[in-house]
Amino acid sequence: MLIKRPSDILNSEITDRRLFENRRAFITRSGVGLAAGAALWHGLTSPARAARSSTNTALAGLPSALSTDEAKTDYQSVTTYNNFYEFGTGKDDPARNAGRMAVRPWTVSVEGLAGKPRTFDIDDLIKLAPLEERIYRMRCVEGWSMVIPWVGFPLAALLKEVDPLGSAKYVEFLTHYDREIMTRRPVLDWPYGEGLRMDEALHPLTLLAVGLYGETLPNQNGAPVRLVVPWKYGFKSAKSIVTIRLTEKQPPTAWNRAAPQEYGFYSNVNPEVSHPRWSQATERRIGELRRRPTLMFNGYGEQVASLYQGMDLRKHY
Ligand SMILES: Nc1nc2c(c(=O)[nH]1)N[C@H]1C(S)=C(S)[C@@H](COP(=O)(O)O)O[C@H]1N2
Ligand SMILES: [Mo]
Repeated sequence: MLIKRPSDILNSEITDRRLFENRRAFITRSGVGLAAGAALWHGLTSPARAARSSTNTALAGLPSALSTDEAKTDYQSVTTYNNFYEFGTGKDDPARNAGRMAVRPWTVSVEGLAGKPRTFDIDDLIKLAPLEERIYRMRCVEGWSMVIPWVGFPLAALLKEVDPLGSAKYVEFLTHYDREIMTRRPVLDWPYGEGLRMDEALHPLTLLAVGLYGETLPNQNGAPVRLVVPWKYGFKSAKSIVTIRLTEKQPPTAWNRAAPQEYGFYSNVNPEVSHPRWSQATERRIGELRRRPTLMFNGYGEQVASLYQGMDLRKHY
């Protein structure tokens, strides 16, 4: 599988992905079965790996000026160290279990306070705006971080299509829930719900991601479409979205409902506001041993701090 890419991308930017492709090419050439080959390389025998390779297809994005130039987290970690509680709470559960989810056919209903509410077929939604590659720092509230090359387009482009009414102050996201293939344990109140204030939703950094590393999203990363909000803790970035609703009131969110004293609505990355059970001052970048200091707004303060001017961020955590 070849990745189409503009010739102006630096070689260093695609190195780890190309290494991964070369391994696959080697495995194919040498006649080792893909699943067995992957297991040889990675030292594990996960059926999710074979499923991933046969379902993901190339999906290129134009390089974005909003990308970080920090080293990307390796593809293997991005796709096997996940939080997607519908498929289990272990970090490797989503990679093993999310292959059960059918991501076609798939529709996303954009409803609520909109002049032109509409249900989008995912294949139309993907073509709504030029796809970009956005390399973002991602910070999980648990204290680890990654750098992920997403493929997607600004959520604002989708919202523009439905003509939000003046009364629409918030955007609610609801994700796919199917008790036949997902956990029935009431870890959270399913379906997983998230929300953004309208100005956050319209911010150019806020992405609807449909791919990563130049391919369609692996199921465990939230196929076929997920939110990516890089200045907020990872749980705001809802996976496998089916409903986007424009509302007047602040919508309920899954983690806030589960533990309101621990997870607020805003959930901006903030090294100065500790989680009640641990500090948020430092983080471990996956693939590194040292801990590094966590940056205010995950390092995106220059772009987003103005959204919160005058707000007490200790109160609005
Ligand atoms: N539907 C759904 N979306 C979700 C989650 C989840 O459990 N279910 N976990 C969140 C959390 S806590 C994180 S850190 C990110 C992880 O995204 P990644 O696995 O693609 O890195 O997804 C977020 N989106
Ligand atoms: Mo997270």
